[in-house]
Amino acid sequence: MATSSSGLTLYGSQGSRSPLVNWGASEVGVSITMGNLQNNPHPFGQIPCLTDDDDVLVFESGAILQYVYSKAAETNGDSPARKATITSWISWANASLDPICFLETPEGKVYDTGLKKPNRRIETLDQILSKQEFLLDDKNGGFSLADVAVSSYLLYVPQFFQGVDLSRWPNVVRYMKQCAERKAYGDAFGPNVQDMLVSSLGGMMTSSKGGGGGEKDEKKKLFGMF
Ligand SMILES: N[C@@H](CCC(=O)N[C@@H](CS)C(=O)NCC(=O)O)C(=O)O
Repeated sequence: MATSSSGLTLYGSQGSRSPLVNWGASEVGVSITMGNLQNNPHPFGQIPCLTDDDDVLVFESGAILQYVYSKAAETNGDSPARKATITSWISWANASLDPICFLETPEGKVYDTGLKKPNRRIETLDQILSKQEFLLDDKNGGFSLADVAVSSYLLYVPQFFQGVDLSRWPNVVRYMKQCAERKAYGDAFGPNVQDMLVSSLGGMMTSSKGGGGGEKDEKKKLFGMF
């Protein structure tokens, strides 16, 4: 895919939502430079935050991903229908999936994940993924930034809540593993995170009870900003 020329600067760090932007940008061939966090211009002081040259400031990971997508879409000729589907999934990840994956206090402190219990939205996602490999089917181009947005959030759950059993959604687990195995995912999130995820999700796929792989990785606790 063509690389767009831009002056995109990302303010972020590992263990936060910002690597999902690096992952997405890498998948669509948009280059990003990391900025000095001391100069982070996010109005609430959070990460991620993105600037483009001197005149564009974008915050909220989903808005940033959509902005990155717009830079790529300038060169990749995506149809209006494909753009609409991808941006819908990016919004869904932020507006609907994030609050399922991360249960927060009113002050924004994450205290648990909603994926420990049955969930009808994730059940529907599982049904969608039982029929196709990725959120856009092969006819519509397969893997896309829709998958970056959705799988990033899902993949944060076994990173931050080790031992959580996701095997009640086998197609979601298969999908998460496939996304985590992508080279650009490892480049953005780091090989340790990638290896831990691939191993624990593989365990969930093969364990007769389901979810055993996550428990094995309990000791490898990762820390982040959530
Ligand atoms: N909905 C926001 C959430 C941003 C957010 O909570 N970022 C965390 C790191 S992942 C953060 O900056 N936490 C520190 C704080 O809120 O002060 C997004 O998707 O960008």
